[in-house]
Amino acid sequence: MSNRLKVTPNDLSAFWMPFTANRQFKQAPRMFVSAKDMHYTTSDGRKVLDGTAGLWCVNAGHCRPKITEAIQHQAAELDYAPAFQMGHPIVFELANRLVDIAPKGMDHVFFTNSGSESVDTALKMAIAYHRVKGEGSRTRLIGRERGYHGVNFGGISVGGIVTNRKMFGTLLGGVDHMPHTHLPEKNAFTKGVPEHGAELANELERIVALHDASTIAAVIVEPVAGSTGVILPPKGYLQKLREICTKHGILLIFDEVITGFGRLGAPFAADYFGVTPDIMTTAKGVSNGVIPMGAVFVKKEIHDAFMTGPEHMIEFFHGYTYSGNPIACAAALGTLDTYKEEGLLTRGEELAPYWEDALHSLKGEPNVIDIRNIGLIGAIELAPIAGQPTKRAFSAFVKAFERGALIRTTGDIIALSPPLIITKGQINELIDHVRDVLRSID
Ligand code: PXG
Ligand code: PLP
Repeated sequence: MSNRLKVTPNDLSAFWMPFTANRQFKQAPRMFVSAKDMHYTTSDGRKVLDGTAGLWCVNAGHCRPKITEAIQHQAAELDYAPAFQMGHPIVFELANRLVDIAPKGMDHVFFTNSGSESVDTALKMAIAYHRVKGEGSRTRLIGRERGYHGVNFGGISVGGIVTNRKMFGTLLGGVDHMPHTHLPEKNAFTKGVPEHGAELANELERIVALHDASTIAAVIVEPVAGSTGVILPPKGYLQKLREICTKHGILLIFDEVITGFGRLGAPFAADYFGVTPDIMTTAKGVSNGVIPMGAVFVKKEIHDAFMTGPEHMIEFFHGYTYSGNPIACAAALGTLDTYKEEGLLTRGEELAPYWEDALHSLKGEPNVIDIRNIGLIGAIELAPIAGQPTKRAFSAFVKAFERGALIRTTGDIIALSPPLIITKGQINELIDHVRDVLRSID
């Protein structure tokens, strides 16, 4: 490793950091300089256990050889090919490989560079699909309170996280929101999917009755809401949404940016819950977070509806300079090879019971008011300090980092989502860190 990487830059001001308390960070920077498998190394030479797979993306662990080699080879062979009106072989290979592991019926893939772009792509596809079918009045989009669908204008419009919306004007028009499904008074400390709340899906019927189905293009939900602090779908809830959408000709979009690629112990949440959407947005795990990439999966009927008109005409006026970038495709192929060789897309299923028991052993620790889990996702909700929301969880985050574990917090919730290669010993280690931290903070 070069010396340059080991030192802390002495001027941190030029870089405006995303979703970061910039002033706090720059007073006491936390820097990673290298990573391998389950661990990072900090700029002061400490090992830190990755309890969050980066930002829910490094599902195969860090610096995996197949991925590194694939990127190195591709960078020297074909660095870039224009994404519009030109192709290159591995983008087609990757699309086929992805369709092979996708839920049955999701036969086509559109490439993007992030979850936010996948979401905005899916929303545009949904509106355009109805229009090409002669139902141009279907333009409304329905999201959900507390939903996270990235940070672009479409995504924050259907999203339901107030801090991500309130600064940014009027957003998209014609959007409505279903209620979230977080019911702590009934479901606190449930292991896995909660019993209560499936009836909240019926709120979609109320929204349809208000606007009329003929004005609604799509409903978008995270099958398991991640970013907002891990909110699980009550038993039967997603099935109900599916039924209501089908009944009214509304497209159902699952935002699987976090749940895709093995996080729940099945390749996708659609497989886990046995509910197939019409469009599925993904990113993160598709390329193990190593090179930016996103992929939107669509059903054949949707894709085929666009394939009309003169053959020399562009069918869908949408795409990014870097859609299907060759190096991103190589990273994704190396990622899929790694997932396959190590059985990672289903490994979470074997580990989930152990993970669940380890997490729920934190019940009774100071300030813990709820624990939620599914697949290899966990959330520990803390009582906020009176008058100082988010402070307790943030202290836990900083303390954990100092002790040697990377955790993630949102509000006063600790979210855990380790790489899918984690061992039982490392699960114990992670949970022990969290336990010690909870006992040591105010
Ligand atoms: N949809 C969902 C469901 C997501 O979770 C996005 C879209 C946007 O993806 P991009 O690649 O544009 O960031 C996400 C991203 C966290 C955290 O700690 C979650 C995300 C990103 C960063 C942090 O909860 N989710
Ligand atoms: N802005 C300008 C001026 C551009 O020319 C382009 C693409 O050509 C974009 C934005 C969009 O960039 P991207 O395709 O990387 O999303």
